Amino acid sequence: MGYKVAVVGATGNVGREMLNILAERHFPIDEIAALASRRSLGTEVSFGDKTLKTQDLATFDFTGWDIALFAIGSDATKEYAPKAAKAGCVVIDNSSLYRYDPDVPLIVPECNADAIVGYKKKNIIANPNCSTAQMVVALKPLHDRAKIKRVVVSTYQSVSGSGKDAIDELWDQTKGLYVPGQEVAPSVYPKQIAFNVIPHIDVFMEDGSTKEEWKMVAETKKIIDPSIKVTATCVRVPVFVGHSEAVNIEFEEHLDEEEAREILRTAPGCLVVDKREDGGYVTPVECVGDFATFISRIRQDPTIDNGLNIWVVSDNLRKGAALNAVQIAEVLGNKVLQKAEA
Ligand code: 11C
Repeated sequence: MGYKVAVVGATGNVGREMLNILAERHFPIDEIAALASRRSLGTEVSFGDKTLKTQDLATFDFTGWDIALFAIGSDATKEYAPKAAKAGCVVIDNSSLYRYDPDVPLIVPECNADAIVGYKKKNIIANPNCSTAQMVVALKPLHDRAKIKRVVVSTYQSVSGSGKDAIDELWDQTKGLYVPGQEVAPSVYPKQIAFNVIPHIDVFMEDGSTKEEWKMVAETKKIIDPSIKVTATCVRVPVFVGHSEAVNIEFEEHLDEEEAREILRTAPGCLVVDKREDGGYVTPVECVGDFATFISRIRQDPTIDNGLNIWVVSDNLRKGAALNAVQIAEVLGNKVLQKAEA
């Protein structure tokens, strides 16, 4: 016996990846529904070797469905997630709407799978922001060993984090720069993204940080430990898929780089590629389509007591979104619903 699973936002980048990953990981499914807004109705999407026709989210009845993976914007989530949850379907939500709600667990299975039981209050589980997800997978095992005091992170985030239009903008703008008269003006982004970097992701906050930076602070605290101080600078770079992060960590206790490397080598979800030679590290193009969070450039920071630097790269559409959501569904199936071996 398996589960009845709905993917909401099935025609988007993340929704399509959710369907791919459910099939790739053989999630035990009795029935699958691909839901979309009326605008995308009838669009076909792949699920393993099957093709699914999208159904109308607005009229879909979630009664009798076990799990809904939501990958739509916060406004639409606000309308439909409570409907699904009220109908008895557990919502795993990829938007930021419920992440900071104390009655909704924010889960990265490698870090805080046990917190999932908190879903019962609202029948909703939140999936973190992509830049947080990959960072906490690397931080948690190090925190367990030497207790992290403070993290300074700079991100290099791919355009797929902003959706399909942003991927098109990078592609068209790059081509346009070579053809006089076909230059493409910035539209998704406030400045040119082709051959450029933009130190601005999401809206500005009152203190001068951006919402993306604020999310990394708030979500790391909720997922790992509220005592960890985080300061972030989030930057968009002209990469299609794969977010990268330079992370500086200050611990309570000394942690030798060799021991850190060994801890990360065996930590769930982590894959260490760290040779001190040309190409002995991972770059975003190599992580596309992979499940792992890759860690390279592990080295002591000699400028502070108990400091370490690491480089963290992952597929933002997978660990940063769709994979993490499916992993949450697996934990939910195994620990709570127990209808099948998820
Ligand atoms: C980006 N991290 O790369 C964002 C995308 O809160 O789920 C995901 C936004 C979110 O632009």
